[in-house]
Amino acid sequence: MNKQRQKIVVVGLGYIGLPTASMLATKGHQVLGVDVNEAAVNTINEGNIHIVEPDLDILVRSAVNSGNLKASLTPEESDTFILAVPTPFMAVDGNPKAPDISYVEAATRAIAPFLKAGNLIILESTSPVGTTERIGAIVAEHRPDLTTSSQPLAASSQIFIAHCPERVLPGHIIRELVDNDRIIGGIDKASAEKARELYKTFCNGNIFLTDSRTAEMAKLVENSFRDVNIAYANELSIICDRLGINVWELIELANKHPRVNILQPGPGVGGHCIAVDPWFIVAAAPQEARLIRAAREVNDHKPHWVLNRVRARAERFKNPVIGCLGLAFKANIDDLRESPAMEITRELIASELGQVMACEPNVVNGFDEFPLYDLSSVLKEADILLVLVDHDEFKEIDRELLKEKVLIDTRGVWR
Ligand code: SAJ
Repeated sequence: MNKQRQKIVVVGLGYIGLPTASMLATKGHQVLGVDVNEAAVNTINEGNIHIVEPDLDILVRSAVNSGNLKASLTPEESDTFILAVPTPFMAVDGNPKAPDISYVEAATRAIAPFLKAGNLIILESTSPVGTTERIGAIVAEHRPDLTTSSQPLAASSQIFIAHCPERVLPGHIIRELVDNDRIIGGIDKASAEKARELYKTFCNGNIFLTDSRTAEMAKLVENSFRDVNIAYANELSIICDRLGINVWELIELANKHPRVNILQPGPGVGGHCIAVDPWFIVAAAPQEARLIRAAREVNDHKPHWVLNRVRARAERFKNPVIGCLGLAFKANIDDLRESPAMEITRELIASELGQVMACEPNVVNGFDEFPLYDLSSVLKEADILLVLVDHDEFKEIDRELLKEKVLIDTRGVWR
């Protein structure tokens, strides 16, 4: 039995909330997962999962079977509340990419009636600078009987608030949840320290404490760093195409230098994180964030460049069958959010350039936007094969089956 066993409410049972809730439950905490999606709540209570992530099914089943994880549509009283809800962007005053923290605000309002003195609220969602303080303001508005300051006089009515940005990589969430270092930023020192006690119960990585604004910015900066580096690779791929150089070989060779580590080009940058978070920095400092904005623009342009390549290669056919291999935003997952592969496939269908046969081995049901085909029929029928995602299934394709076909490999799987 865990000595610091707590009652924990986790709001948002998606790619971050569900693994975190399950991990805490398997460490002996009593966890209530809350989500607005009734189907997801029922699926989890049966010990199953509604998303694809390696080993998550085993973790959730063991958490539910232990009796420590339950899912519900509504929160209840607890020691700690963890918010893991989406933070997308929205159009505001001419800025199409302004941060939307309305889900964080709604989640805070939903837990407000259940808060008690001594409770801890942890924001895990990637958030624009100032969001953790905004949680404090909403609590103050809805619960004037509680205080968020750490003044000794307020001790009997105090609640604690911290930001602990999630840093796990989809596809490796379970391992990274345990092994990654964490940053915890409190609205005060006591909040950060209280959050550290909880994370210590399942996190083997180092835990670094700071203030909430620095923690918020650290998360944005990490994803922006990756975006800038992917933009460099994507720009190189376009330059190399013009110069007739194999970009994959070029990068492999350049990376032999001890201080060079170029990332891989692709059809663009997808997912809810890297394609979104840099815009939160741009929205906060539009004049200053020049390189960060340019990287976003380079990466957002890449799908259009790929489409132009397909158009050029399709010219010699009358009504080509175009096989789109992969729709997810990256390898071996089912996540279609902000996926450049989806954007390209949708455009190809709309363009009526030929007949599009899309294949996504990880999306099994619930997808009805356009028909999906199994890999063997796509390999049989397609005149043009367009690799959009480096799923393992595509790497293993017998090269004999690719002969006679026009190949456009945006991921270098058949380099
Ligand atoms: N990509 C490339 N080339 C590369 C690497 C990635 O084109 O060399 C593309 C991928 O195909 C994908 C996109 O970039 O479309 C993002 O994929 P990713 O694997 O780089 O990152 P995410 O979005 O799955 O997860 C990121 C991670 N952040 C960093 O690595 C700095 C993860 O640690 C974060 O927790 C996550 O964002 C998040 O939730 O913010």
